[in-house]
Amino acid sequence: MKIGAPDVGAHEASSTIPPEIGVIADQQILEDTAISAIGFTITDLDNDAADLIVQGSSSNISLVANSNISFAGIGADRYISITPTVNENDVLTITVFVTNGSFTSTTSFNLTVTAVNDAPEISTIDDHSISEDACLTGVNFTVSDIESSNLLVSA
Ligand SMILES: [Ca+2]
Ligand SMILES: [Ca+2]
Ligand SMILES: [Ca+2]
Repeated sequence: MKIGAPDVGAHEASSTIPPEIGVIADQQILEDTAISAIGFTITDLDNDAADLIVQGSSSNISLVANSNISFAGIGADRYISITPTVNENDVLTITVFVTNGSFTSTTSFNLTVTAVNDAPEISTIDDHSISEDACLTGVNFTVSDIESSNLLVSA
């Protein structure tokens, strides 16, 4: 029961106090992995928690687009999932907003996406045939590495 306040309907925009959102611990993941369903709680003294709306915002949208922050759960127990951009890494801040229609509260946490050294790539090389004792020259292929242009090629 609510004390000292009228029992207003959950859908009425009559909040007099902001909702509250629990702390979310800082997170650390490797490049090309995702955060799945980190739990947090939301409460509101004069609204049903099921009517609260949560949203997320990234401090670095090239590393984590806002559209790659998603929420699940109902009522007081909510979950956030985050998928960083492929091959991007850095530290950023994720801010989670909870609103009851009248007031908004926020909590923030740091997400560290640790760099992973990706394997270099080499293009396919076509089959070639030459006469005995002849020398094969000018066979083209390409090598690449997403982090480096200094690649050692050997055969
Ligand atoms: Ca990668
Ligand atoms: Ca990488
Ligand atoms: Ca590499």
